[in-house]
Amino acid sequence: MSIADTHVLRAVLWDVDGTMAETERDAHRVAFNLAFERFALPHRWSVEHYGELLAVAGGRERLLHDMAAWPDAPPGLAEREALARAVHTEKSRQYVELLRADGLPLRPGVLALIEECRARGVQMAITTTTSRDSLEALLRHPLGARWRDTFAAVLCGEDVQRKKPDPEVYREAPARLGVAPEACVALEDSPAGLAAALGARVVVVITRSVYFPTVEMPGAAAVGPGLHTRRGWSPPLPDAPSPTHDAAGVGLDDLAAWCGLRPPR
Ligand code: XBP
Ligand code: MG
Repeated sequence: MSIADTHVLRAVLWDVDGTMAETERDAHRVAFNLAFERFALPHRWSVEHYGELLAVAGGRERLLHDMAAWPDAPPGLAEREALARAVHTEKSRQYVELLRADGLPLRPGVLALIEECRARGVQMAITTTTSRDSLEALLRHPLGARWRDTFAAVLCGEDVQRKKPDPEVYREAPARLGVAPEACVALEDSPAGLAAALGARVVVVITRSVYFPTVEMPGAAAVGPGLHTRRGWSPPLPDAPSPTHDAAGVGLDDLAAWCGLRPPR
């Protein structure tokens, strides 16, 4: 890897839930509640309680964590883990069904940036905690059945030993792409995702999501409302639209500038 390579933006690493699409409140949470119903469990996760539970990455791990407060949870850890695994499998099935019926749109600005990466030869990877089946169900609608061709690497919850905030997924993605971590930018929405990327020496741009609208994101190169607008970012973007990108949105040149990298040619 030449030194010059590490000074040019070479790859965009995409978080999924909350970043590519607003999946948590109206899809993952709803799927968990449908699974609780299917298992005749008297629990339902409110929008607020689920937001608190998002401090735990990984749906199965989140469920196991909440079970510790359930008076009716199985007493033994092995039984509890077995129940969490069974309910999470049902949850994932429900989530796939929910998305198969209606699909969920990508957040505004996401597709335009994906297209710009494609047009300018910037590699992309997925770096998500969600499961492979859930990812497939989400992306096949907006990106088509061959959505995987868009990404040079796809890393899901099954592909790591330790989920975010552990940096494992953000160490693995640049390695899979053959790109220095310093030449990548991670697009994230959560404190766990921020910590994971920073832990792997990957620069992070935060697009605020429904569940993390105001939380501090120390160490992020930039924080803003979403890729669809050039307004409301810190550091601010020049009003003049990037010449190579949809006038209203955040483009590769903006990401490169925030990361202190040269834009791709
Ligand atoms: C967010 C997560 C995932 C989802 C639920 O993933 O922590 O666990 O909340 O999906 P991301 P699963 O890293 O994309 O923000 O139930 O499949 O884990
Ligand atoms: Mg996320």
